[in-house]
Amino acid sequence: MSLAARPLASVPNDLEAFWVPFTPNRAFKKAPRLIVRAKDMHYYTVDGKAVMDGSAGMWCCNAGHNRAPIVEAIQQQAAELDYPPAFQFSHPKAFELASRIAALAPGDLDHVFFCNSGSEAVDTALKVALAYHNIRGEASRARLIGRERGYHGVGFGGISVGGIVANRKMFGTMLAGVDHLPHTYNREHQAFSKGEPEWGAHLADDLDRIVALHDASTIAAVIVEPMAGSTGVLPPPKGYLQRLRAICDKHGILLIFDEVITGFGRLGTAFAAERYGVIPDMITFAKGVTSGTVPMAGVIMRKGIYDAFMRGPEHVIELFHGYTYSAHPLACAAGLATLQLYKDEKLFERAASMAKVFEARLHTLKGTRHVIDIRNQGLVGAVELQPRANALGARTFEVYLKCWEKGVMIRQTGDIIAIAPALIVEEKHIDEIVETLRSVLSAVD
Ligand code: PXG
Repeated sequence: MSLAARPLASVPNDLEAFWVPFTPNRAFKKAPRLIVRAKDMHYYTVDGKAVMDGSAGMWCCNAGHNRAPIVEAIQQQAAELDYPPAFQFSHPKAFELASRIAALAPGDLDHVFFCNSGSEAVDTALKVALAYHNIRGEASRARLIGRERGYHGVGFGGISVGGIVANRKMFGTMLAGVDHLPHTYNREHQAFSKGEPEWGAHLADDLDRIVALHDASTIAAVIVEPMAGSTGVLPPPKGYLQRLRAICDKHGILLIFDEVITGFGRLGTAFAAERYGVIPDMITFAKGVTSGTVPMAGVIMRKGIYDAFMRGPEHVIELFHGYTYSAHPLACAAGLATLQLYKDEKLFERAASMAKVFEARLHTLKGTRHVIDIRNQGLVGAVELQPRANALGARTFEVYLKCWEKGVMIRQTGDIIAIAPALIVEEKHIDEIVETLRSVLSAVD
């Protein structure tokens, strides 16, 4: 029936039409978890139950939920300017936000390209890397290097350089000319490390092997998460990122840090690049830039990259790339208010000091039933569980559901539980998260 012929009231308001992303739809629709409201550290479900948010939404609501200054900025913006064209036009807040983000970024990373999701930011960074070499007369630099256990979103670029088999295997051959570094996790050498593990810096040297195989003249960029988030919180081994930077420099390869999770205070600094003392050529960001309130993402790049494009006739477009909603006014307003709130409440510094409490509490779970590793960095932690025989992820999914029933939301990936509270988290919240997890772990077989 055509839409015009069908009265709206006759459209069923049921759970069927919405294909829920990255979710087992049939199981979910039998027992949906529906959230209708949020404030600070808590969610409220459709039946009015409060649930502590132990994962800042999906690692994004760093300022806590529904913070008044951000809500008001979005409301005001919606009433003032809905949307100007993003190409050939702009609006003042886009420039203001770019300047504010550039000021937070390390070194000479001082130009910002706006996108709407981490996946778009990753594709943008990869495209800028290829185009950068191209305009400098090095078009043979067309290979991209990612890393096993890397998550860079779900675009074709991101899954190509990413290293998660389930996200790749159904989707054909992806981008050509991609190679992968080995991941940096080794339980035997690293289990129960606090912060960055001592072992593993040498794994960066694999980049030299890849260069020897393909030749540097064919390689455009290396992209890594400075701390892998989605695949289970893998802090970089001490010295690893420094070595990666040195090898990239030696061979003229651009280094991209995907900071979609680590950006905006998660590790106690504005960006992980600052935390680890390694300056990449580009940083991708998303999530925390608006504290999850309005979709926004982007790429911060070094001055030299931007400048390389600013040649030739001035009326010609320098980069054939962009999105209808690049620097959307609602997102810019939310971003400006969010950055102001981070500053006013010193939330990055707060994350750095709470990280010590978080680390100490989290590691008290060592020795609890099923726990085979605990990892942490800044306000991110992971508890890895022994998988059930022939049932990868089953035990951990049960733990995850039981925690939710007991009023604590955490994230689960395979047999790893990830915890990443908002930066406003207090000791009592950390205690509640850890103690709920402890009691559930003891109760689940
Ligand atoms: N890069 C990184 C490092 C990410 O963590 C993306 C890119 C993609 O962002 P978008 O906005 O396109 O989703 C991400 C996203 C989880 C989880 O539970 C992690 C992400 C998204 C959803 C769930 O680990 N990270």
